[in-house]
Amino acid sequence: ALPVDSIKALSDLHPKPSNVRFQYGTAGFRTVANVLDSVLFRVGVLAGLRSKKLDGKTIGVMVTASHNPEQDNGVKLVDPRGEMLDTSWEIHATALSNAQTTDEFISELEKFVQSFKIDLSKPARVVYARDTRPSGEALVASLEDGIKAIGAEGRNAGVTTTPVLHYLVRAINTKGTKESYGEDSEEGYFLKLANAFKKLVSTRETPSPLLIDCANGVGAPIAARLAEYLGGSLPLVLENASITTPGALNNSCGADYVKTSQKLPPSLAGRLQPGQRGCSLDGDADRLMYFYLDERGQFHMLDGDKIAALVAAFIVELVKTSGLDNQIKLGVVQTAYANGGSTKYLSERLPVKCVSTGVKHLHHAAEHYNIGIYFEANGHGTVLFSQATQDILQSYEPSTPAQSTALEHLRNLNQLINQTVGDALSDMLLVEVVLAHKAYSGTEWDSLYVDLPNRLVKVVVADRNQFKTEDAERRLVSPAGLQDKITELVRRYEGGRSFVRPSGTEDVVRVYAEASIRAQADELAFRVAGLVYDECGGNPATRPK
Ligand code: G16
Repeated sequence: ALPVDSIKALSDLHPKPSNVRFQYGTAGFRTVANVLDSVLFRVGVLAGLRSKKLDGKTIGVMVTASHNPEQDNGVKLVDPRGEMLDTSWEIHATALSNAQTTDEFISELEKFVQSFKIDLSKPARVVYARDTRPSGEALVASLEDGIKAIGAEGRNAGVTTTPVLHYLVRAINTKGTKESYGEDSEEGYFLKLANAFKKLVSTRETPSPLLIDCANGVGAPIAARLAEYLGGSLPLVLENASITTPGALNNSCGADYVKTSQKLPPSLAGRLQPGQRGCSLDGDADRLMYFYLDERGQFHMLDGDKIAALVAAFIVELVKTSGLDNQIKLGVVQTAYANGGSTKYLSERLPVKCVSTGVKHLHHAAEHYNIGIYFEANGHGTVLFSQATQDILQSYEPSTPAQSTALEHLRNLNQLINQTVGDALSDMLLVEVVLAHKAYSGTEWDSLYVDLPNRLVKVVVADRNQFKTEDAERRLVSPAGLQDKITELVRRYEGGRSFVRPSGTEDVVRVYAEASIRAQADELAFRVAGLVYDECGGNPATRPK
């Protein structure tokens, strides 16, 4: 039976605020940190139940609000193979988080245990970590109460990145099996990445220093440790590494700032030299944006789409050179935010699929290929090698030296690239490998294809849940009639494309637009935002200008 007494006693210490409704969204629960105490407690209980349901396999819990402002926080669950929580559990997570009283919470739990036939006598194990947010420590304590209440065994992985936590979950659950993913420690993670990287660049010249904008977040200490393992193989310069300065996290820096404002973070002015490669992480180091300044000092952004193009072309070439192109089929997964220029470039080389925003959607779609490459334009992504592909790479016998080299590179890429989730640091090493092999500068990489000018804006509305989409979020079905107005407007812009969707991580509606000319893309975005606002307006002070 449920340990009702222990749950009751501890749950009473973490009451749910009465005026808040929680939702397990794109990346778990995410909102202002000071209302999240009860959510963290209940997630602890839920993680324990998930582990019991999966026969004692270790479940991961990451406390982070990633790209959101510092005052926000959040929590996401990680399944045993290191992927996001099975989507069928999301609505139950939402229901449990919204039970108003302890008694209601317990009765929801009882219903849940019964309908999922959870054997409560099974063991339960949970590994958890947090980012550097000041609210994190107290929230972790609430989570620990939840883990204790359900009688699960907890392992605290401390302050680390989201991708390290995903790595740990997979490493713990595969330990001692033939699918062993690596040592289940942060050190195991660094060793795995650094060893693979060094092998991949062993015949190349040492690259010039790469500047990393750490968003003043957890990427800073983790990148610093990675640098030690990389030794001289990749010189790194860490910027925006102030993890204890109040208000600094993601503030005018980091991957989301770069992608949305399409500008160099002001703090990097004078730090990034023309021609030098720079990149930005986000608050939990699962997103990556590259950039450089040309000789005129002009900023150029290399986003997730550019990363996908660079990496896909490289892997396609390796598979072909290795002689495995009949056995290994590649594919790319993008979202509606993918720049039209990138979709065209990629479609000419391999199959491309469009899915809804959110790593979980991209990840699952990518699993359908032998090698599935997925990147969101915002810099979140990775490359998945199916088990069958890994087996082929292990057993294949190359017949020429060129085939043998390409095969070795593919094997090492499989070690270098995080197989569980998008990982800014692993992706950064991947990009550096390709640039080294191709002898590309930022300019050459950038010229693979030309981005269509685009603009992303946010609109604050009274209720973002009114917004419903279809066709991988490319069309609105609700509010009724709004899509027709958008379609009519888009028609007037050359190369115009625009869509509207509710954010799953912030309380806003997002509007994306692209067009052949910069001014037109901007205008289209703001006019569509105007339509959204007129239909469902929020606070007039936030009306898009
Ligand atoms: C999360 C998700 C991403 C998604 C992003 C924005 O990223 O993991 O897949 O693209 O939110 O989502 P939305 O537009 O729904 O707010 P992160 O880095 O914030 O965890």
